[in-house]
Amino acid sequence: MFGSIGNDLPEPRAYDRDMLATDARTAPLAPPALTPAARLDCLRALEKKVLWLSTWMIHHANHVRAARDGLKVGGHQASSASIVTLMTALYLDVLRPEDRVAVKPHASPVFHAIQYLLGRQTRDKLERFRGLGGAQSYPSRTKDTDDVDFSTGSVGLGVAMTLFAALVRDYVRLQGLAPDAGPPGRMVALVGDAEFDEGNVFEAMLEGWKHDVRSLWWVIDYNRQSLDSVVTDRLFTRLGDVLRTTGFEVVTLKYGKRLQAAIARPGGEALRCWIDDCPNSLYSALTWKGGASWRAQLRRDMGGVPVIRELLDELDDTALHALMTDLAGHDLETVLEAFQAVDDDRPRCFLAYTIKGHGLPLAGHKDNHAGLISRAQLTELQESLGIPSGQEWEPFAGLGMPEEQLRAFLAEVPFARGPSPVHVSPPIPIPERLGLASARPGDAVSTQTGFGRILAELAGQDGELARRIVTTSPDVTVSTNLGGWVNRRGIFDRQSRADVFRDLDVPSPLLWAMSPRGQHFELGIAEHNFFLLLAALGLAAPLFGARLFPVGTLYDPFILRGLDALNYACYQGARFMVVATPSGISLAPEGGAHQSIITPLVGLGLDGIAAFEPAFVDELAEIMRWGFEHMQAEDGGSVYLRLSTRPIPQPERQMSETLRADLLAGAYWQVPPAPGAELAIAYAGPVTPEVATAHREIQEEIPGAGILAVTSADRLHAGWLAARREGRRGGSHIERLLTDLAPDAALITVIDGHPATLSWLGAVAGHRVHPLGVERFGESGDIPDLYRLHALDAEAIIEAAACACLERRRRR
Ligand SMILES: Cc1ncc(C[n+]2csc(CCOP(=O)(O)OP(=O)(O)O)c2C)c(N)n1
Ligand SMILES: [Mg+2]
Repeated sequence: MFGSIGNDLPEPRAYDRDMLATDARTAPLAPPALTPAARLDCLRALEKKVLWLSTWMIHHANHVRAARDGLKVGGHQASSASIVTLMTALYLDVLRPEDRVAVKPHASPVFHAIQYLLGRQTRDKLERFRGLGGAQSYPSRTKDTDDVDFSTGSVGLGVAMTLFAALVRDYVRLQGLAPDAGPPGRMVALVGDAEFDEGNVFEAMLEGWKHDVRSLWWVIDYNRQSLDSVVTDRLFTRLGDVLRTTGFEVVTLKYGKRLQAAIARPGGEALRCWIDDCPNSLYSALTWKGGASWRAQLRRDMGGVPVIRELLDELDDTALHALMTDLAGHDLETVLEAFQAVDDDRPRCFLAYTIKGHGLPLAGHKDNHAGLISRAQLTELQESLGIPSGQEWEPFAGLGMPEEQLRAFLAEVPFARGPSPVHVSPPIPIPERLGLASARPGDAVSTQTGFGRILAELAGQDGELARRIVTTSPDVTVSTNLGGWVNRRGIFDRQSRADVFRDLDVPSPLLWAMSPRGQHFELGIAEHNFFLLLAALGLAAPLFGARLFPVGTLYDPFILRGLDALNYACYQGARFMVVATPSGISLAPEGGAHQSIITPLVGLGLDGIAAFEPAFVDELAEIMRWGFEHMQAEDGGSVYLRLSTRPIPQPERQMSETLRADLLAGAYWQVPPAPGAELAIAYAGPVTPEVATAHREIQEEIPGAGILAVTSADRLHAGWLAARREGRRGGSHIERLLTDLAPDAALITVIDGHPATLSWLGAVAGHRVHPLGVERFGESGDIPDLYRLHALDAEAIIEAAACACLERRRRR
């Protein structure tokens, strides 16, 4: 029967916003025309529809749409069913246009179903759920089209993201950067209970408490199940304590109205005690088995209690099951009362008891996370909901209410009214040159120092760029050279706080004063928090209408500590500049465990971020200038600068247009090769003195050898692949550069990082590569010792060059 539905479906039709009164989204919020009772009826009907649509969407993707690759499509019917009531209440009643929401990843179908009912999602995309171009498996800011505020998928990150977004919301308002003074909007996370297993959530809670976060709601779908099984009993009594300790008001929603009424009967406390003491596993198992099992268990445990006897006599199995599973998270009235009772901006955590799979035959089963209901079960559900065959996608079919009333209700939903939540921020002009006085020719200056000087220079300037730069660092502000900027621009805090050391005349070159005008967020040492704050700052334009230029500094090795959050930030399309320093083994005695080896490969591989490793400060200044443009370009992205603490003598040169364009494309000939040269040394970053020394030494033996300075292996590689994809063979920057060499020339690649970062250069024009770099980790020493140990010194480069030339001559 069901197999034929796919063929019989009517033409895909968008149920879109045109089906609502077109002026509804921009009209000022007017008091609802429906009575409270009529509104509740509508909400109840739509709650059923949301359950149906989300279940059907997954079923359709798995059983109706033809699979082409033999793989299951998947989707989470149980996780979705668990949160239907909470999301119906929020989206269709409580939320306002200015609120921003992170939806737990596995509730994506519920989100899209609600957007569909609000006319913000098309039927076509629902039919292609989890397919290319369809509604995404997990809500995605960048891939979905129905106003996802925060992407989710890697559990825990969306939760914390709302906290940092709340800080950024208040930052832009306190700084006067928000375009209007409308209501601030709540940042809301709809959270799976197992997300609290992720440490990053707790790190965020502490940081939020320190920064006095406000208007933040975390709504926990407390179904006491994760992926594999039922979670440990009483875990959440501990969690409640932690939440309260970090400033949250915890609102527990445990019993629905029916259970509340049963408990309120004389002697009904016994029922409450039984439920409270019931182990999660037993409660779940009984939920799955249903009325007869509840009856047997209650009779066994409490058959002698008068009120229980009465209940068992009064209720048939179906009613008994409905009563025993009447948890507050599935009771619209209780949920609405709790949300509507909030009248202040303290952070709130709503701990809503729910049942995973509620309303579906999967309910309560410990293995239900990836479970799908069968075709027969779906037919049964469809019949019980009164949805005629062929009308599966119809928004109002089977609701038993006049369509006009539901339309009138939806047209009044506050969340879907008012201006579009996506703001447009005009681009900010970037000066032609940055860092004019940051390094003189001949001076030995590290790229880290150069960065500090460039920012300090900007700090002294008026203008929109400097006003909109906001810096942050996980407790390494001073050691990454942000001190000059912070001295001038101050640290952000809701309250003005004096620098006590300064007031008591304790000598220090650093000012540590805080105020709402400060432009630096000082964070504790938690790299997840750092990247999530950068993500939130980097989305300030679309979320709050205030373009910011976030610049965050950390030690390069600790990128790996926060890598999932960095990846998440990029995936969301956030725009920021990460300055990672010190890096590589060139930090030398500062520590073996702080060496970063594979971060250049991270820069090469991460989508949405352009990675650079300049050697000289004039290159850095150009890259930063370009970076600020790139951070606000429509097709732009974020920027990662891998910088070093090694002082490098600065070259005497003019920044010509060609040099600028070349270094931004990823590489330039620092020493051009003679036509047909048999060797070039391609290098990145602070190994430049060794490269220069080796080059001088081999001049006589290998005349005409070139030095290729690679400023961005990432952009060079991307440009090469793009040209091939677009059928422009030979048209990429690196291909053009390498035509200067003989076809059988050798390339010595040198980087203070994993050699694979540059060894691909040999594939561009078929040159043989001798890759030098770092493959082993963790021993401290000074630069001469470490560069010798890892074969990065001039001697190693000369050896590689000799070897390459011998090989070439032998072949000829
Ligand atoms: C970081 C991360 N690790 C693992 C997973 C795989 N995973 C998906 S859902 C899930 C359990 C989710 O349980 P919960 O948050 O309670 O959600 P619900 O019960 O509502 O489905 C896990 C482990 C993931 N998505 N992200
Ligand atoms: Mg759960």
